[in-house]
Amino acid sequence: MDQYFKADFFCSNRANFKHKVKGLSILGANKLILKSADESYGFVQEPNFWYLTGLDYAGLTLVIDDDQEFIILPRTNSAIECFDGILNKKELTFISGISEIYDYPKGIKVLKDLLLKNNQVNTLLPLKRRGLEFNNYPNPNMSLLIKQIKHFNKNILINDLTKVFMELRAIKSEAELEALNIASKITIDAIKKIEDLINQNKLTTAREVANELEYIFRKAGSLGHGFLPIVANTRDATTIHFKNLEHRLIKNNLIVIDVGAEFKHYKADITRTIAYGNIPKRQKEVLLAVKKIQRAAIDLIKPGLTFKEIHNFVEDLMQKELIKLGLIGQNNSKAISFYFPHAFGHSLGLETHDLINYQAPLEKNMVITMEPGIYIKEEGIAVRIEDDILVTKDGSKILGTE
Ligand SMILES: [Mn+2]
Repeated sequence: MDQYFKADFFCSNRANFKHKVKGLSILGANKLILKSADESYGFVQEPNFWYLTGLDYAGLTLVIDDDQEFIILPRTNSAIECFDGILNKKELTFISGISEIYDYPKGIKVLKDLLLKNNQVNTLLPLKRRGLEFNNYPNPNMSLLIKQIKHFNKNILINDLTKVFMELRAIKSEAELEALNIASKITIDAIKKIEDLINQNKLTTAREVANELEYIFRKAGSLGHGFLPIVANTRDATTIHFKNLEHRLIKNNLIVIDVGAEFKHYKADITRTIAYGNIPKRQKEVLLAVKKIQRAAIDLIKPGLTFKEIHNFVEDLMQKELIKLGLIGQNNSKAISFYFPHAFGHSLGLETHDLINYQAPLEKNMVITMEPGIYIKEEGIAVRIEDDILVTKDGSKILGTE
């Protein structure tokens, strides 16, 4: 079995979890979501569930109590077993290091007894970030689990574990850092190859670029794109998350390529703005300005700084460059966000926008992105440059570059 993260990684994650959380905790694996009448979308595990178990199966439940831990298998029947097979308990134990794996009926009985004995339980509340207002529905696993908990004990108090996972997952272990470094390296190398192919006119649409990147990622051992790729140029690229790939690339312009290979569940997030053909002087100036800001901002990163402090620093640099480019006047700090309307970066890991407390100062072994950008809608020019940065003991290191 190809297992990059071994059971000791998940055992150690659970030990760290138990160090922070006392009492009964229950976590649900994601559910499968239907794509059509009898087919599901490709399965993606709930990241916190994976972090504690390493298991990539739908419908499992993890129960952790002060003196026991076990997995409950999903409900099954002869038709499911006939078409989809039976989960191998030995394999689940080998991957996760959890020895007790209960079939659904027994597991639910044990869980019910535990819920009746406890007056509070820890679990994850459904995701709120980028929810319905962005037309996104969270996976139903969390709300269904809470419904089940309340069904067994309607008076039980439910504590949210989000903050706990924020603390645990923000600091990366050696194995996680290695995976992130490989993911970043695969991505950086692939974009370099793509730049040549584009300029040899071998790739002429955004879709072809995204497909070729996926092919190169996969040949390098990656699962593919860790998030929907962004390949956009001219005015399209001024939309920060321009996801439409059905367009021809327009020569003698910059192209923004914002992609990330996923390697063993860990996601890179790299943006390069490349020249397709001969770009006008103005585009070169904007490209150089962003490069300069990004380099200076990376040099600043070190433990102890907060995201806010770094953001202020990036805005100061941005202001100077926007003035030089003739886009804003002196003392016009409000207009900075017109040309640079997003954060300088975010935490990176199991998720592209990983869990972290954005108020807390940076610590050693956090991984964040640095991605300043300038978007000039009226001129149809967009530049963003992004690297994945490891916070070291006294500074930072760009991942994937050696
Ligand atoms: Mn990013």
